[in-house]
Amino acid sequence: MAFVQDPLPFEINALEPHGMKAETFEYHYGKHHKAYVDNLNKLTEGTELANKSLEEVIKTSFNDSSKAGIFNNAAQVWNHTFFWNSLKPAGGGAPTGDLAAKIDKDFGSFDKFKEEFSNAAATQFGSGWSWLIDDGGTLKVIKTPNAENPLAHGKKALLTLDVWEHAYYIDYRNARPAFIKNFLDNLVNWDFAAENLAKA
Ligand code: MN3
Repeated sequence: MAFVQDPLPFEINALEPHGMKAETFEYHYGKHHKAYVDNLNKLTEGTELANKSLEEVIKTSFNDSSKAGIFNNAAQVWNHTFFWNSLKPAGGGAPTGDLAAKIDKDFGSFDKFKEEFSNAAATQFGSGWSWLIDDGGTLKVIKTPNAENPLAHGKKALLTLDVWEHAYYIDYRNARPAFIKNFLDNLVNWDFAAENLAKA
């Protein structure tokens, strides 16, 4: 069974009024993300990994140098689907309920969380990701290089921002901090993060 690319959870032009053009998704979803899916299928075709779940492929190929290409493509398939779900039209603002309470407890305040998340996203040198994770009951911000993700480390991801240059070059050129600020102000899908927190 081949790995498939999940549909975008919004129309391709839905984020245009909120700082991300349809053209960004034509490339980022239509070309970059699709290529990871196609490469993963080529690399796993006819092997035992072709019948495993995407999550299992990521976990079994992480830190196995003979499967580096499989890990990179599998993790990038997962990371991008997770990223699309971390966005929504007219998102942003502040979380509510249990998630808001946990952010206050573990970061001191929502503003401190935003500062830590922005800092992680801005200081990831080169390509990578910034994440909000649940690390055994404590919320933390981490950054990962290239395709690496919390799942590979056995941690639960709540939210992510792609800080590869291809994620923001069409909308923001080289201005990564403006892309990060727009994500937090106008795009974060806190409902998705809260659903992830509630999962066992
Ligand atoms: Mn990307």
